[in-house]
Amino acid sequence: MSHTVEMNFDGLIGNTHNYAGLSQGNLASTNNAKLLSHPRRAAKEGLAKMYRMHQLGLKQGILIPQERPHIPTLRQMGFSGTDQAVIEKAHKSAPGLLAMCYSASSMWAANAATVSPSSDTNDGRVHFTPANLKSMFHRSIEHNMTSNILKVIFNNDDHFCHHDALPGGIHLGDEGAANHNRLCTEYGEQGVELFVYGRHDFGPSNTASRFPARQSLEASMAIARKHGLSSNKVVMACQSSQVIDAGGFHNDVVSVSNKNVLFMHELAFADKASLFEQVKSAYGEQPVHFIQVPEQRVSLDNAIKSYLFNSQLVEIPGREGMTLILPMESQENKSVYRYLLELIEQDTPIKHLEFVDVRQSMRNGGGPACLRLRVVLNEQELAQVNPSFMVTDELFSTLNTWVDKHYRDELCSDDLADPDLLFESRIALDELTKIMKLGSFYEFQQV
Ligand code: SUG
Repeated sequence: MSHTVEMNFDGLIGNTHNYAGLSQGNLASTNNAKLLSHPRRAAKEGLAKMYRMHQLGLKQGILIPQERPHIPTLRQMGFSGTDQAVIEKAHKSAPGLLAMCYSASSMWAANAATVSPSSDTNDGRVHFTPANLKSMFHRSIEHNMTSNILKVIFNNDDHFCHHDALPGGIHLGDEGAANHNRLCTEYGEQGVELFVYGRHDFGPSNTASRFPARQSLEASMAIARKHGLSSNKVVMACQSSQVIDAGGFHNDVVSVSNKNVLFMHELAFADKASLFEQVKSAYGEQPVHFIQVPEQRVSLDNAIKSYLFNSQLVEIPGREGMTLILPMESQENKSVYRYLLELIEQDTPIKHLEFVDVRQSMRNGGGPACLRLRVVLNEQELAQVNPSFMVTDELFSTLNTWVDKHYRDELCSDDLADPDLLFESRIALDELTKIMKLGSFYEFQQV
């Protein structure tokens, strides 16, 4: 069997990174609304995380930012005239809408798509479904471009299959890999795909929650069918409404998996016993490690504030045991850090901790795991990945210089009315397409 790896593709943070308070139920986004943002620092933090993974010997890829502000969406909403006039008019009469069209939210690559490795699918190809992200308007305008980016990176029909985002009006909300875990013995062997949903669209009515449940069961089921997964290797589990109400808007805020380990808060799922039962029976002979953090040790509140579970659980070449890549905030939170130090001494596969600084993203509710999309690839598939999107020493340094040249140090909500920001974004993205050897890629380059 050829060697198979799990690659992470991180979203490169765009130059319009700002705090607009757009995501109800995401406490960081709401609490930090209108805070001054630091786009240059944000992008450099993201790049430094990618580079750290690369230095540790992991294969690391990159997803490029989307065109923001998204003038085509504003035009669809009835704003007309020159691009500057569109911005001015939107700022006057619909500043909330303008902020949505300015969001750099595509940085959170865990919401880009759901990906099933070739060893899980019935046609032996890697399947991608971009997430429709329809619960939040600013995110619902991402999927067309996400799909174009994925098609450019994974451009080979023999190995990769790209689906359209799911349709569905108010139904079939899909948030991608943020609600999707995979358990396996080796990456290249058939795994159990664990889809986590927050609501039924067409079934029994949901219990009323304080915040919206973003992922629908029916959406997850549609993706499992489209990806050609074996039904005996798929588990659907419901998020606990307690978690959603505490600000756990995606499952990756309260759990993370790698190989045969599911690291989770004890309150993460609505019916834990049934989940464990189903995973064990789908998984087969070998043991699965369910590592549960008790509420008494780390409260849900602390888990969500520190983003302890929004970590990446990885195997670093040459290191025995798994490593958690965590946000600094989980080192700064006393009870979380105390728990982590004990965890690595216990008899579980998790043995190392690494802390990364992604504070600018964290203030919008996006930790290390939100920033990355996992893609399991065997050697043949890896050889087909567009090399421009693989992080190397050279790409890291080129992109750092590009960020220094084009990104503002600070951005506040009034700056979104500044037409210069639109032109700065376009100049930056135009140069980026050259760095990535993409030709005319963005919509503004094609008019
Ligand atoms: O969808 N925040 C994102 C954070 C996504 C985190 N992703 C994962 N958990 N995988 C969201 O809520 C806030 C934007 C603002 O308020 O400006 C935002 O979109």
